[in-house]
Amino acid sequence: MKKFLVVLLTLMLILTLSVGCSGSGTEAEPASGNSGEGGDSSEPMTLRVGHAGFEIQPQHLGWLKFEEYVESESGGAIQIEIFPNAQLGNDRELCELVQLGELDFTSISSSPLAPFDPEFYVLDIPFMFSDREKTYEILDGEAGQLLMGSLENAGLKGLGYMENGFRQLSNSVREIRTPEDIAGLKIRTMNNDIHMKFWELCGANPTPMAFGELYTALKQKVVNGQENPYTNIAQGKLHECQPYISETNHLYTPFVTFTNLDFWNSLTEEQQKIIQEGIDLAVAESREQGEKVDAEARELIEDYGCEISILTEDEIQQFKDKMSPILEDIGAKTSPEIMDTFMEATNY
Ligand code: TK8
Repeated sequence: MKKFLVVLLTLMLILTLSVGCSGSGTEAEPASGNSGEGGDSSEPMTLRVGHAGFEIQPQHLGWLKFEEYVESESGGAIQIEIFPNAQLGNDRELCELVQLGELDFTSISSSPLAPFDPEFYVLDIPFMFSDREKTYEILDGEAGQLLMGSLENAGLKGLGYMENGFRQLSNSVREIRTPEDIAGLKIRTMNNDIHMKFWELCGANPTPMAFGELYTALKQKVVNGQENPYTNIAQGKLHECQPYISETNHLYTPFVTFTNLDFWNSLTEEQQKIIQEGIDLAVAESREQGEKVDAEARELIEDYGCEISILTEDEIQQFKDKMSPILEDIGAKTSPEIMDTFMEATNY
């Protein structure tokens, strides 16, 4: 009996130790807010941010502002660590990590977020946005906030829309001015079936892929076209193998910034306030830098020798004429309330 007890106690000890080890030994520290350590106020809470963009991208500049503000405003009680360049994963993986509570914050393009929360497909209506200021107004206003609130259905708490930029089409084969010019091109899209369908309707052969794989895929000619804001094209050096750029401005896909809903609810009101204020500053910074960084990127691409084609209204209309099937699809994926609010706000 004694022997049995000794074995049992030893087993229990081993079990306790191994659970303890796996908790603290994972290379990705669990989200501190979720780890139940909030009670000890002397221990700073370290919160991690992961994104798949570059360090000179407007969203990263925004996150730096967030870090500075939150750390100083909390008197050092909240520490922020930022992991850019997809170090923790691509857009889809980052979203999954936040859903699981293993990462505290991320900002991903609205399009790869749509498969997690289909209401976000509303932002995938091509040519819905044209003017930056007006776009910010809509996103920060009723329409954008209604959309943001829907993230709770995916276990997420939306915090703000950082700048990514208006998207342009680039390719290595020929100048593109109309959908006919696109026929047969292999175009990389974000992980979003509406995007795939749109390019398919234009006669292309779309392939979804993470941004981190895009440069190599273009170099190895797995795909010969893609679409992204100038900033991402330049920072990703995509222009080096994409001599033709069409200034389509077909989409504005903001970097949606969010955290885990349970984690958010576990924070004190004071902590929530500091974080939301930090995010508001980050959004403002990313937008302030956005236009400038975008213009600089455009110049760099042009100086490199790429041909930038400005499309006429008639040419843009030819793209719009292809769109009715995807409008129907988006209508089926989103709620009438969100669709109508956006349609009204954008005068679409
Ligand atoms: C980076 C990506 C990227 C996006 C894309 O996180 O994948 O084309 O525009 O900026 O989200």
